Formats: sequence, C-alpha cells, structure tokens
Amino acid sequence: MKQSDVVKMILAEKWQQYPLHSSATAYAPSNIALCKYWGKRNQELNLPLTSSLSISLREKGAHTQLLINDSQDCIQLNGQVLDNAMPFSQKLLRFVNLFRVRGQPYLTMNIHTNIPIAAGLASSACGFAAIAKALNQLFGWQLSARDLSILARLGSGSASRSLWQGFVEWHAGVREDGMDSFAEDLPTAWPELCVGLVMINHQEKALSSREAMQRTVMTSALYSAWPQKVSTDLSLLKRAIVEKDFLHLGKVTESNALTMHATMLSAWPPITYCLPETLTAMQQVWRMRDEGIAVYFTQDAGPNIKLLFLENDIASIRQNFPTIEIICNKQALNMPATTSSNIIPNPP
Ligand code: 2P0
Repeated sequence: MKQSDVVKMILAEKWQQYPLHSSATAYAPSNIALCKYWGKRNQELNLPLTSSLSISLREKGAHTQLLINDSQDCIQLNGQVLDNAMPFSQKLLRFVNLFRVRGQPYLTMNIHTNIPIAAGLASSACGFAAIAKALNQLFGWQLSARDLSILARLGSGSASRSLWQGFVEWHAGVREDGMDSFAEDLPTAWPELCVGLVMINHQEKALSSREAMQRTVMTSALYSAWPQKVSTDLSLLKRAIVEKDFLHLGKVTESNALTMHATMLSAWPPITYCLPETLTAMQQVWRMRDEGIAVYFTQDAGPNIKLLFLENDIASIRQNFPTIEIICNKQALNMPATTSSNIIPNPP
C-alpha cells in the first residue's frame, strides 16, 4: 500500500480537488515523547511497532502559511528561501504532492519554527502537523482530528501526535492500511507540570531518526525487549497522569528514554546521540535527585535533554541549569490562533 492510497481513502471524492481558499495558516506545537516511538512495522506509511505517549511543548512549534502561487513552488523557512532540491524541501514537496495534481497548484510555503531543526526537538513533528492543518484549511476538506493525525503521520510518524496541546497517545494499530494508527489527546490537564529544554548542541543531527530506528530494529539484540517495556510504561504513565503522581511519571519517562538509547547503543554499527555534555547533564539531574529535588530527564534523537519537574521547583532548576528554557503548562494558555484562511471565488 502506498501513501497515496491512504490519502485517497481519507479524502475520497475530495482528493486532488482544487483548493477552496487562496491562503491558509496553521500552528502546531512540538511534542516530546514520555514513552517513545522507536521502530516501524511499515516504512512507507510510518506505522509504528508500538504505541507512544507525548506532552506538547505549547508555544514551541511551527507556524505555517500556504499561499497559492502562479508560477512555482517556493519554500521559506524562518524567512529564508530554500532550494527546492534540498532534502528538507524534497521531503516537504513529496508530502504536499500527495494532495495535488501533477504538482499543481504551485504553493508558497512559509514555515516559521521557534525550535532548532533536526536537533532532537521534534521539528518535523510540528512541521508536518502544521502543514497538514494548513492544507485542510486551504482545500476546505473539513477533516476530523483523527484523519488529520493519519495524514500528518505520512509526513513523519511523530507528527501524528502534534495536533493537540497536553498529553497525547498515538495508538500503534494493527491494520495494514494504518487506518487505526492515529493519535488522540488524553483528557487530563496538569498545569503544574513543567518541561525544561537543556540545549547542548543546536546542530542538525548527522544520523536521521528514521535511519537510526530502522538500524536498531534490524540489528539490536535488545530490541526484542522494547515492545514489552513500552506496554508496561504506557500503563504506568497513564495511571501517573490520572493520579498526578509526578514521581512515577518522572521515573517511568526517564527509564523509557534510557532503555530506548540502550537499544540504539547495542545496534550495529552502534548509535549514540549523546555528547559528553549530555552525560554531564544527566549526572547533574541524578545529583539533584540525591539532594531531594524531584527532577527527571528524557532524551530524543539528539544530544539535548528535556527535564520534567513541577513548578514549585523552578527556582532550584534554574540555579542548576541557568540557560534552561522552561515551558509551563499554566503560562501557555494563550495559544496562537490555530488556523485561518481567505476565501477565493471559484477554482479555474
Ligand atoms: C519520539 N522520536 O517518540 C521518538 C523518540 C525520536 C526519539 O519520533 O521516520 O521524525 O519521520 O516517522 O517521527 C522521531 O522520529 O520519524 C521520533 P519518522 P520521526 O518522539
């Protein structure tokens, strides 16, 4: 089954129709997995081997504007025009082409992100989620969040989780067409919970997570234990969220990330996203816990780490990590408008 078959199933008679609007904008938050997605059962459709659970990064994410352009596709990232032959542009165009007839109508795509691209901060997650939302507006499809989650997944697996704020679970599903592999938000809000970004290196990663997870599945002797670990951690995390049990949430999240990184380290050729400063930061967190501060970390496909703590501990966290960027669930209630569009008369 190809990506275009899934798109046809979801859009039915709306597939490849001309856009309803001349422009559209959308915002999607980045997300950090507390229980990670690492390994696919289908590469083409980005179908995961296991379910996963994330928390959004609120105002950290991607704003996307789409405008119909008469003559060519034009991609701008943070105000800079990109060469359409670049791998980043190609990935984006491949996704957008799923919905167009022979690459038309041409589009200007203005993408603004306030997180570093490809440094393990889920930039592709918010990027593809924002594009999927903007396309939904532009074409006037009026899709459900579930269908948008499936479409966003075709761009990047973790994008399926970037359509909501707060806690989100992505169900692995079992179907070959992936129609049961979508995300949905969990009903619990936890305003006191904070995520801190500890930036160790802004540079783009040398090895994509796509390649790294595939190599891990194929070669790591530890990978066979991963599905059971995820299943246990997901239940524990969901219980910790409902009960607002921070110590359990932190412990399970940190253990899940370390287990994922252990599977990578045992792949061949071996993989690590850690720099020496990553390990120093981890040790700092462990030292703080020994001193009685409730703080835990997680790490994705990059050297940076993200801390989890409660707002009462902000002062001591800042003291230990002076450059930390903190996202509090309470502060960020003023979300940017999620979508808007301008009506145009009739398609040509
Ligand atoms: C996650 N990561 O759950 C895991 C943890 C990185 C480490 O999802 O191949 O960019 O596009 O589906 O979504 C990064 O993987 O990979 C990721 P593709 P994606 O957040």
